[in-house]
Amino acid sequence: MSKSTFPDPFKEARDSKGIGTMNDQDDPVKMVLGHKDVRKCAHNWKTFQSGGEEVGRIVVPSEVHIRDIRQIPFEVDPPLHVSYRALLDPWFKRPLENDYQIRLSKIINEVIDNALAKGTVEVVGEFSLVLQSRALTLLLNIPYEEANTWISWGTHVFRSEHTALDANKANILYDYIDRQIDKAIATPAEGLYSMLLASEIDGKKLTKEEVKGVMILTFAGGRDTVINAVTNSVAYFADHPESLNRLRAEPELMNNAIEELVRYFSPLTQMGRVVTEDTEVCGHAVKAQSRISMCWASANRDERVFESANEVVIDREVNPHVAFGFGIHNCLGATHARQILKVLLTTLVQKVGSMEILECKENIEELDEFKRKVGFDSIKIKFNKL
Ligand code: EMZ
Repeated sequence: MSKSTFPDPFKEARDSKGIGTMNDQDDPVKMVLGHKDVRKCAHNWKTFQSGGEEVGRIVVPSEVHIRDIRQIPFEVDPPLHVSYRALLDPWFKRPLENDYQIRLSKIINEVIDNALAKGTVEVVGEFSLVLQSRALTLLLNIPYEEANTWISWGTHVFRSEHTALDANKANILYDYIDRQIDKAIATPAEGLYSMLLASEIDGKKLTKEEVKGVMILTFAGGRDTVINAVTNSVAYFADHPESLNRLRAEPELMNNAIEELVRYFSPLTQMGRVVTEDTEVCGHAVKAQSRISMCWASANRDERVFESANEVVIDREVNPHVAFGFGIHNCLGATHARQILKVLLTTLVQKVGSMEILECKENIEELDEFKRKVGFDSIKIKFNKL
């Protein structure tokens, strides 16, 4: 198996029962595995709720013990959810603007030039984390130097090397955001904090707590997910020089390639919901107040929907993947993430002749009956100039 292969651990359970189970901190989760069932559950936000009372419970592993601030709009349901999205969507669509893309391209070129100059880099820490952090300054519209602080936090804001959920680490982020909100109140600027503080929802100014909820999501939701997407894509092209050459020859395949890599890697394995009434999912009874999750990673390998589901088909044409979720809660950061991958691939194609994986340590998620490779803890890659 090549180093950039990401196996599908869900196949057998998906084919035989359509469902998996996970005992997450004594709050079990029924994982929905098939593409059709996943979409059905995501669509039904009334029965499968995001905005329940217990903040952090829809995340798997559950974050109820490490935070009491509601992430917005992720942990809110309609009708309020609609108002939050209407406020946030235009801001999070800015990556489509030309000026944004020019600045993003400058950031990514710098990271790639640095890798080429050094020759060999540890991609997670020296490449993807740096790239993700610097790109986030664009999304927030704040000074570039701020990225240095975030880089010093490491790849995950809630996890540390030995603890899946690290409350002390989470507090670093919460305190940081509090300070930034206070700064933006004292001196309004052009950034996301100030935009939010000046905004109203249904005729009322956003509270500090609401602004904090949006900011925590912006930091947490797009961190290890983007880092894994970037790292895994680089690893894939290192292992598959023929694909890098194909994109060089046929740049019109860029968007197909991006969607396909996102499908294949599915950086976010699953997302939970709280069940509001006794019901059933794919023939299995589920009780009110219990949890289900929609396993995007499994749905994205469903052979009933994707031919050659376990291969990266760089020119795949029809690709209804759910890597960015599905339905009203679809990923707010998807435009930014897609733009990062687009500029990354474009720049690799322009500057990098080939890459070589020297050594790596896989990052395996433990999901009780399933073990899923989601990325790398570290991966050393040699970059060769075109
Ligand atoms: C939450 C989640 C959002 C959660 C779209 O995903 O991402 C996870 O990485 C965070 O831990 O808090 O933001």
